[in-house]
Amino acid sequence: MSEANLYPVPEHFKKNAAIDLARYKAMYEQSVNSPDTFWAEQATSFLTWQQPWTQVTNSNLRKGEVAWFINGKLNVSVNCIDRHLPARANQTAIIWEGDDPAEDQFITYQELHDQVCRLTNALRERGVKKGDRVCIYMPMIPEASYAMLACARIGAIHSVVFGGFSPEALKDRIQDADCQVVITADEGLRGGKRVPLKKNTDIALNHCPKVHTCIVVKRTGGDVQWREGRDFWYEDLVAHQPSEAESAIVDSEDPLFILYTSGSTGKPKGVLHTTGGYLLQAAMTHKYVFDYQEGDIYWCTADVGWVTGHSYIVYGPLANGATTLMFEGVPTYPDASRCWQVIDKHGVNIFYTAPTAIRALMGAGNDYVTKTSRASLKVLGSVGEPINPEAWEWYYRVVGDSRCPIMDTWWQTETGAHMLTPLPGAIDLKPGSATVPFFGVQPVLLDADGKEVVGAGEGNLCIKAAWPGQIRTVFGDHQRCVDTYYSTYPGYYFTGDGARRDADGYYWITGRVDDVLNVSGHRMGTAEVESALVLHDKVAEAAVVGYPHDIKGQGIYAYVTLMAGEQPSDELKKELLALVVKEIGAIARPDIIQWAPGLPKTRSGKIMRRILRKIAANELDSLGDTSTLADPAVVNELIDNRANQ
Ligand code: 6R9
Repeated sequence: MSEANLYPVPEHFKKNAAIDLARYKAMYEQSVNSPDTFWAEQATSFLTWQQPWTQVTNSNLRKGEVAWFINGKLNVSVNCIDRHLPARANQTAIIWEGDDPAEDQFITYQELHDQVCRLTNALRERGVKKGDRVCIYMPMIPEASYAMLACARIGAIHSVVFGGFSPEALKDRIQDADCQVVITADEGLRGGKRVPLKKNTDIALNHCPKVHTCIVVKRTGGDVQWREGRDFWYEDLVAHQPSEAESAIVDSEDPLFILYTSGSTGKPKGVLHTTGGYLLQAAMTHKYVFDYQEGDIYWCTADVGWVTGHSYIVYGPLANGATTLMFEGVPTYPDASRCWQVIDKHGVNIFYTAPTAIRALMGAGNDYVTKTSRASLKVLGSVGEPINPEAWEWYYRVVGDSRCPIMDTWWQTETGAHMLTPLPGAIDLKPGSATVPFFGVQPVLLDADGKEVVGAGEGNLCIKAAWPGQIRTVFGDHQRCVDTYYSTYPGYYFTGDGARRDADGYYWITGRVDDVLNVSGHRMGTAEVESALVLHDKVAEAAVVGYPHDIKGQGIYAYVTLMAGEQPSDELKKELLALVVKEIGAIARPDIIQWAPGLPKTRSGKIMRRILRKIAANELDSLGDTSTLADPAVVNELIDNRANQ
């Protein structure tokens, strides 16, 4: 271990954190050697059950079957709200910080209860029952969490769709989950710009005849179109509702939500999470990983449209009775000081963000940071992609004043909660490493033959035993779940990431080993972008790869082959970019389009992405063997073209 790059646990954390190294080791050991005892204890201490489980787990990774706390009954909204009321009715549950720094709101647990109950009643009045799917397409406003919790109260399954997705992408998700109710807003507000959510919803709903109810929160008061009988103002529906609503009795294995995420092939998959195991792991990790203590103000900058927003803005913190900050805006508006000003304004103790934001703010210069105090901070977090050591050091020294340990948390939509992560009082840090497994998590590295790598080494990151927050199925397509996660290495969950384990047993994620990009921490399937590009009638073929990008981590590089007789032009480039934005959303817009007269293919017709990645990254010295290509000359053509970019 190189001492220069080791950041030992600060003394005061060693003494005061809930978990020190000895306790981490003891708990980890118990969690893997006696999982039933361990998880039963945790489930009792973190959650309130209406009926106890009869079996802790019944899981079989070979078959892709996972179940936890069998026959246990609980309600997520009761766990996140009602049970806190005796002690915390007047404590702030949600601090809402608007896009405009002059706007904020403090919602107590009592108010949260009343709001969620009103909406629960309104949804029930519109026919929503246990098991129904409700689509939530919202900006970052408190109503987004009311909507999630109201679904949970009913036992309905929410499917939150990120507000940056296009009408087309929204339509696909509404149809796939067979949602009959959509909750949205007139417009969102981000960085001073309006996002036409209702307009997008209208376009999507033109193709979703089964949606009978569209509930619209008035956020900006902007103009919207209205379809009588289908569209309802949120305010009108909830105004007359009582502030009490019965909570459904939900089985531990009843679904809580569907969240779409990108894979290496085809359309995004509806990852399905259930109730007991998911909530337990979200709550536990929120407490232990951030050393959350009573009274802490906690801020996760994610959007509720991503899993990080689900587990670490809404469910984890609220299950723990915490005060969670919800931010409507962007880190650079009105300027690059915004995050640090919000930290000072609300006395934030725990701050959790993504490397892409850290790199962008680092690029803006230290003055934006150092002119603020940030004295309230005690723990920092990072999530979404590997954090480069330079950004880590800056985050540590400049943002955290060399005082706050950084929790680099590796996990996925499918894992539900943190899997590899330090704990502030227990684990020494190495910049760029997500360090060690959380309780109950058994990571392994598998080599090309599917053998477990022993000791230090590199391989495909897999998990060899089920954990409570694990994906249960892909909505409507269990076979796809089995094929994606359990068939590559029978008996293991395959993460899609590569990783290295060093001599101290620390894990270093090396990135995706499949055709999934990670652009600004957002997952994107190359196949999705390619499908959008080939919709253009002048395009014959497209191949999309990632390339290193200073701020985004990865940028999107698209090679496009035109139909015979078509000519490349800037105009056509613009059309193609617009097409991708229309089909998926602005987050999928390629950074570079290169015209490719031909693509490097094997004789069997497979595109050699390895070569395209090298050209995109400008790593021309290490192209590797090109002799097996059907037409090796194509490569030189692409390289020459690249130089002309
Ligand atoms: C939570 C979330 C999952 C993919 C994952 C990996 C990458 C996430 C990371 C990280 C290195 C970290 N990833 N956290 N890579 N270090 N701390 O981001 O979920 O959107 O499903 O993305 O993100 O590649 O496989 P999701």
